[in-house]
Amino acid sequence: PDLDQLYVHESVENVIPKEAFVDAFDDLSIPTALVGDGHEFGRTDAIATYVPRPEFLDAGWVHCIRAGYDEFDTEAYEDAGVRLTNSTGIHGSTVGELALSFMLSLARLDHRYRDHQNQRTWWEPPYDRPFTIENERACVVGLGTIGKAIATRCDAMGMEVVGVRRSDEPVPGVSDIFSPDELHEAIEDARFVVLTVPHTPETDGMLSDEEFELMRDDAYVINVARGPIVDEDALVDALEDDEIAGAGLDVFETEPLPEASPLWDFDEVIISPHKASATNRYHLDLADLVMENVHRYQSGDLLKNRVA
Ligand code: NDP
Ligand code: 7N6
Repeated sequence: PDLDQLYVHESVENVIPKEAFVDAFDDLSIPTALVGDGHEFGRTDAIATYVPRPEFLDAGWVHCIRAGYDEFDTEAYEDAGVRLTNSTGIHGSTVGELALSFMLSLARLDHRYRDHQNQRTWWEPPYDRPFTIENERACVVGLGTIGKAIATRCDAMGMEVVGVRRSDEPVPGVSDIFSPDELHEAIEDARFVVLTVPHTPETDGMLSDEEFELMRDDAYVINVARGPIVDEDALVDALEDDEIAGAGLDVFETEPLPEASPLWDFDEVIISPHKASATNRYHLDLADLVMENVHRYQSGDLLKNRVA
């Protein structure tokens, strides 16, 4: 099929410098141009975008620069016969490292030392508070690109790693795989419960009152997936009632996290502003993926990461 033009929708600037992204396509066989809202597209156009727009349904192919494409109506793309691809596959190291750094900090207390450094105080933690992540159990919920990368890293740190996914395909470094309906069994012994599933009707509110109650009281929740996978009010209650020990959170029900959120106030909650995937070369990783798919599109091959 023909592809005459690659458009970069200006919404990409939510996460990457848009001009640098366009420049990354310099060697592409078709021209690349920035586009705003309201443009009329045709079937020989491809669009790389952060947000969905109704007019994209007139294009030939739309690429979502996020791995999570939960804001796109996949049925509408299927009905319109427009290919939709996402950006899974490029976030293993970036999101994997942030998840690991959350775990290391929550165990080794970097976050508490920095809090006290800000006050110029020589704070010493209670003797029984620090621990090593080595020999601790992590339960990784969702074993795709990110979940696998986290599992490998946890395994390398000497942790015991179990996981949850729908298929039972084994994953390197993961000793036991549970199905979604065995979630409770999977998380009840874990020191770290790490969320790396997409946000879908099945994963919405996956961790709520019941789950926090059955989790260990010295357990930590790491959420690098999507905010609504955790019932945030239930999380706040669980933290207040010491049902769990803390959390490392990159994603929230409402983003930016509102100033009034109680989550800001917990010593044992680390908050990052949905930047788990951020690096200085994120736009290049995305461009490599889009360029590979332009070549596939032009050769009539199956597109990588096709989700509709
Ligand atoms: P993948 O599609 O590679 O992995 C998703 C995994 O979740 C698969 O292993 C799938 O396995 C599993 N899964 C799906 N549904 C369920 C379920 N109901 N219960 C248990 N497991 C399930 O995606 P990525 O690893 O690339 O990304 C995962 C999510 O992380 C994205 O959807 C996105 O929302 C979020 N994300 C966040 C970022 C950030 O900046 N914080 C950056 C990138 C992604 P199986 O099919 O076997 O069930
Ligand atoms: C860009 C975040 C995803 O789903 O949410 C992330 O890929 C994108 C910094």
